[in-house]
Amino acid sequence: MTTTFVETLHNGYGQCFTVDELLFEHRTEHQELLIFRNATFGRVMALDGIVQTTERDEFIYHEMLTHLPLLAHGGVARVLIIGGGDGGMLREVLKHPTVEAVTQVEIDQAVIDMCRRYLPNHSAGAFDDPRANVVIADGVDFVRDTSERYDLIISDCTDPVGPGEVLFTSEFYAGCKRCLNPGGVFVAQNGVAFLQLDEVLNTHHRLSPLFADQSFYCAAVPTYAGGLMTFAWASDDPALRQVALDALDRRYRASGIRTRYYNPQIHAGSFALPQYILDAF
Ligand code: AG3
Repeated sequence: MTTTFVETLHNGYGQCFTVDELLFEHRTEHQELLIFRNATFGRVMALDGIVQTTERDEFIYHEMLTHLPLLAHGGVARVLIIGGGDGGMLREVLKHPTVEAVTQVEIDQAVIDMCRRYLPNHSAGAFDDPRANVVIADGVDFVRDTSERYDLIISDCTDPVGPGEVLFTSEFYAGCKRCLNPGGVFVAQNGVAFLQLDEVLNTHHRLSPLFADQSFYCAAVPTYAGGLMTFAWASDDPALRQVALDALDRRYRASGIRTRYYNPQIHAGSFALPQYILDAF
């Protein structure tokens, strides 16, 4: 018998999927991990009842949190990924020839292991790349204590409920700032603006005191239901958010990267924010 998965993220509203094949269901040390196959979206991974990634639309999210900051910066050698246990972010970061080393800090080993098994196209071998180094730890502790420095930090976290909550605190953001090289960039998934506007405002108020330039950029990711997904952006160099289209075009072509969502026009346009967000700041 086919069962139905109903997402429990929003109050009184949720997307649902048929579970056409149950692949894995287990309470890990940290959270409830579910992986199933759906006829429309392919394999779907959920944590604590919230959809994290699907085979069909993951490229939009992962490309926007990697190629956009990497090409805006232009010379990223060292990257820190917080979360991202499915490996999709690592896969995209490692496509860049400038990248020399990536540290990924994931709290839950089981997410990495089960996604390698049941969502192999997400990491696509990235965990075996000699430039990749995985650390199983809490991201907040890592950015507070490490002596390493990075050109780009990507927070690929869950929503601010459960283990992901600490990754939206001032303490975490201050740790990230501490670990960035001069000219470095911090980006983070920041929820669906229309339904989670408080998250956008909280992040804005917590990041702004720490960085000279703070904003958001957007993309619609179908399985993050409710409209535009926001991505937080923070750096000390306002010019990085306004790189000219022809420069982005040159860097994009020089990188040799093939994308399915990202392109320089999308990049430039994605910083345009709906008025209801600007008015809320
Ligand atoms: N992490 C972000 C999931 C956010 C879903 N939230 C939502 N719909 N508001 C995804 C991990 C993919 N690597």
